[in-house]
Amino acid sequence: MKRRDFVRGIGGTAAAAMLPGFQKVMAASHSPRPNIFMIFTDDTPQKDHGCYGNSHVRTPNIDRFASEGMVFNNAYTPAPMCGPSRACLYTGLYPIRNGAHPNHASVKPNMKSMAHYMKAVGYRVIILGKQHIRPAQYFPFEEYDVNLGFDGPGEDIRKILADPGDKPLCVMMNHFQTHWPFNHRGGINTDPEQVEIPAYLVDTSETRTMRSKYYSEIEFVDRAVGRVLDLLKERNMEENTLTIYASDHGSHWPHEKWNLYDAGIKVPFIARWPGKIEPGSSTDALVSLVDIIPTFIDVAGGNPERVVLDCGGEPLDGKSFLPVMLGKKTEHHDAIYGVMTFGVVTGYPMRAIRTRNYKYIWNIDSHFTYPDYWATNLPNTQMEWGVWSSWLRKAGTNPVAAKVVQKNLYRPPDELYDLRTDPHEMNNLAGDPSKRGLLDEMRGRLHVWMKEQGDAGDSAYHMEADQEVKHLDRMWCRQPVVNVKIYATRQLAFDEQGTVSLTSPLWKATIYYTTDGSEPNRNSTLYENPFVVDPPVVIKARGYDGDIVTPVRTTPFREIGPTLLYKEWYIPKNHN
Ligand SMILES: [Ca+2]
Repeated sequence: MKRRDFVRGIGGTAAAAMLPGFQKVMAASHSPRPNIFMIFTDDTPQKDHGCYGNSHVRTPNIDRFASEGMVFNNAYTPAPMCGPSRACLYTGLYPIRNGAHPNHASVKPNMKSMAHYMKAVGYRVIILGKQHIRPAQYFPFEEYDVNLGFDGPGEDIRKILADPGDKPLCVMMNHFQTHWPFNHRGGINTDPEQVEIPAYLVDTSETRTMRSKYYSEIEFVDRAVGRVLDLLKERNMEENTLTIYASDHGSHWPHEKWNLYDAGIKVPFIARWPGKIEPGSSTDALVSLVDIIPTFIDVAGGNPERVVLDCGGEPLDGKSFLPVMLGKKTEHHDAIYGVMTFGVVTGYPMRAIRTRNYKYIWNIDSHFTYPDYWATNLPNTQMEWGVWSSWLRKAGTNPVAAKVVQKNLYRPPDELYDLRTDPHEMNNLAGDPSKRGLLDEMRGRLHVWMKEQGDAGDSAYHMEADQEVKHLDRMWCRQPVVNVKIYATRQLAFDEQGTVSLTSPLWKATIYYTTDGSEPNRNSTLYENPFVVDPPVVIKARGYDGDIVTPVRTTPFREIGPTLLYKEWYIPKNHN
């Protein structure tokens, strides 16, 4: 990059800071550019903090910090998994564009990141603790304390702050908690009777015991955050510093991490900047972790678009919310987006759009049972399975518990929620005729955004189409056909009728079906919405997408079964 272009890109003050001999002068001036210090925890959802209204969990240090800065009530991660969330944070791009959309994946070649951009505006860019980004060459941070102490700031940051050098600092302080397993609690033992059980969990003694360990973990990380804040105070790093507390996504519970419900994607975000941000303030503006890069560049005095262009980066998906922090604006985005793809560990592909009031989720692989980690009885999931088993036992006699289990495992293609009245997203409005217009609008906006992102919305099956051995097929018994799901019309009662839903892994495949035993073709009944049938009946369906035609799916439906008052007539393919 030519220096002239660079100077134009980052503006006079910032560019002057790069000139030889200027930095020491600037450091001694009355208005040096601020340090940026972001404390980032792992798997800590917004709702589980005292300052966000949870009266059961104890977070006195974070609550005190909140009283000194601005609390963001509507901050979101684009992806509910460690690696993808962080890739969005550091690149300023949503998951499909930066490439790291499956967990533990690499970003696309030649991606530019926070380290490039903040160095370009004259900062020393440091990462401590958890990284979970790859490959390392595209994230050229100064790396320290990669095994960051669980209970405090660690020795490396003490040394850095004792002798920070001439440049302003941009520091990511990434804690490893409150990530599963909940076993770093520092001797804190929360009473199982004193925890909150949200509506999407089943209240059993096993849940409460696990929940109490999780709450202890939150209190433990709160103490660690308190020690970091104490260190900043000791080092006189409060005044001219934008200090942020945030987390990457929801916790390791059903309906949270690996999900696009708010419990999975709504994150804490608190910003303190004495003299700039009003203490004790809050905002409802919709912001996303993809906004962090442009916001940081803006805080540093750079022009985000020019800096990104001059560094050779892709145009950012986010935009600076500095005006919100400074109290000059109350709105930011009118919608944010969530992406969950297939991949390592668990979960299946989903996309979501979230406006101020509503959420629409598209379950791309809804024709498969949701592969929840907790419901998987494997050698490495026995702690989760112990809790889940208690849910299944309770579901046998308790309709509320049965509904929670069923909702988690069997998801319709469309989910629509009104977050004002239903913050836990338990009451799906997608089938409500009065919400049809809203559903179409939200779905339309999501599809437009996906096209802009270059997101084909592939099912997990498609993503593996070129692989000789379809690992996920083997694990979850996936099939590239039209899939038929039948459930009791009244879902929590024995019923003589069933509601049939037809889906296909082929994006936008058109499905035709028959119920009279004849072979389906393009002249058969077009599938548009779930429909009701009386057993016994044979449903035959076939999907069409351009030249692609699926095999005929034949599903005999004889009765509604007693298992959780629900029966899925999906017959797994034999892979042996
Ligand atoms: Ca995480």
